[in-house]
Amino acid sequence: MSRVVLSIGSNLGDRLAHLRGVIEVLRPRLLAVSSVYSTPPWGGVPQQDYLNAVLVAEDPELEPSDWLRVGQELEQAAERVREVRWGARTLDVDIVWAAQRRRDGEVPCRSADPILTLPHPQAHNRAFVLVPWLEVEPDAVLEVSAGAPQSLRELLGVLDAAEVEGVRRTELALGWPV
Ligand code: A4P
Ligand code: MG
Repeated sequence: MSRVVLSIGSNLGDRLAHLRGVIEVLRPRLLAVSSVYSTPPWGGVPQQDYLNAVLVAEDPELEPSDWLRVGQELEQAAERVREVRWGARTLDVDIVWAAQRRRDGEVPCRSADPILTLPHPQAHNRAFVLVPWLEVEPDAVLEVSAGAPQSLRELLGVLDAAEVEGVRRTELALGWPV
């Protein structure tokens, strides 16, 4: 059994429809869904703004590697074409954070495997991840490079203020919970 924090983003085609498609597929497993945010492109590749959101999901059957597969299937369903690293895409699904649920509590996953790196190696650098995540899990903490856990607010505090302010909450609806 695992619980995951997923970042979803789109900046090509019908961006909102791509994000809503993820909600439709994951609906039975969703615990929380952030607002939709309009975000400037991160990573230096000139491209149009993204719509981003963060989801918290849980499934008794899925391991973290299964969530990666689910995310990639969703990307393929959105007819995503892999071209430029950090470039435009119809849908990006990243596993930001994952934990195994045990009877005695929850154990965060750590992995340096390039196939599935956990926590996501760029999560702490990305206001488009931290701002929506903070909305749905205000008490969440993230370990950066095996360091001490830091609150999302602390991590946002060291990012460029203009980048954080560029992440703007919209009134767009993802259709969750209804
Ligand atoms: N991979 C390893 N760890 C993970 C993980 N935790 N979650 C591997 C998801 N995938 C993970 O990803 C490359 C490989 O990373 C996968 O094969 C997977 O096994 P990809 O999605 O195929 O390639 P990519 O997306 O072009 O590169 P990358 O480095 O994953 O980019 P990101 O990190 O996905 O960033 N700006 C804004 N505002 N909003 C965005 O959503 N997204 C990106 C993409 C760039 N800029 C953005 C946004
Ligand atoms: Mg990705």
